[in-house]
Amino acid sequence: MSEPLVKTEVRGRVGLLTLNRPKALNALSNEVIDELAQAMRGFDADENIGAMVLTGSEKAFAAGADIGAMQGWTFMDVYKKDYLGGNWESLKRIRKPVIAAVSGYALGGGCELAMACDIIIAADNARFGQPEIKLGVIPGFGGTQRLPRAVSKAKAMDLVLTARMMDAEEAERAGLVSRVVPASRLMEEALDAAATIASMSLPSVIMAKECINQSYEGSLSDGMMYERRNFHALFSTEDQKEGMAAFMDKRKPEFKHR
Ligand code: CO8
Repeated sequence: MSEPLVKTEVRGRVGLLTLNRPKALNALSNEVIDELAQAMRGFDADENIGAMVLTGSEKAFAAGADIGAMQGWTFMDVYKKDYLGGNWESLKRIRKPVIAAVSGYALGGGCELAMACDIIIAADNARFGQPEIKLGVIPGFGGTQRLPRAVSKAKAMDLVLTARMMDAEEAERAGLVSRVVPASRLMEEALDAAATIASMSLPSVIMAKECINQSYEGSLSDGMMYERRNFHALFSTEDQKEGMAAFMDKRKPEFKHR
């Protein structure tokens, strides 16, 4: 049997996904994304999983979409098949939090895939960039949309138009990544963060993720109302009662819905 393009592993309540095309620096072919989407949907549906970590190899999280595969495509090929729709698009419907643990290159579609996750934790050797312009194209999976929201219009323009890479320190300063850690501690740190999230009450985790994502979509007043309604809804859960009782009793909460 051939090696999977995405390896999966369960660590406690965390689902670990590892892109597995190291020789091509994890270039993201449609086949890789199909396997990734399927694996993520599996973890999303699994009651024993509360959060996920997506990672690549030490040298590359992913060096972008598969240039060899794309090279000969015409407009009609990509338009008719809606390239970057389908399983690509479906990643944003994953409800449980996904942490991207990025070591090495996260370029083009690789940077966009990391941005499609909920948190990016970077190793100190990580390098982010949107070099598509050097190939005569532009980013196609959020590089012109998520990147400016994350790092400002000026820096997004700089990265997308010049194709330069930024290192982990600059990415953290710009707000793209939440933490930078020594490369040797990347997986431990990402898995710990995911385990912490997975220990919380799942309804509040999902609602918090949805509310933060909502802040990217609409107006502040709509977002405030969306947040308030979700906050209200959580008072219908046993876990709200348990979480607050545990605080008052000075003990750890035993959440029922995880
Ligand atoms: N596609 C296909 N193969 C790749 C890719 C890629 N994106 N990146 C690297 N490879 C392959 C190389 O061809 C090489 O294969 P081989 O050994 O058979 O010759 C192998 O991986 C190792 O690569 P290098 O020898 O080039 O390794 P270096 O250490 O010299 O360089 C770099 C590393 C700087 C990362 C270099 O490989 C590079 O510049 N790669 C391309 C980066 C790039 O341009 N990415 C953007 C791609 S376009 C894109 O992502 C469009 C986005 C649209 C949305 C997609 C949503 C996911």
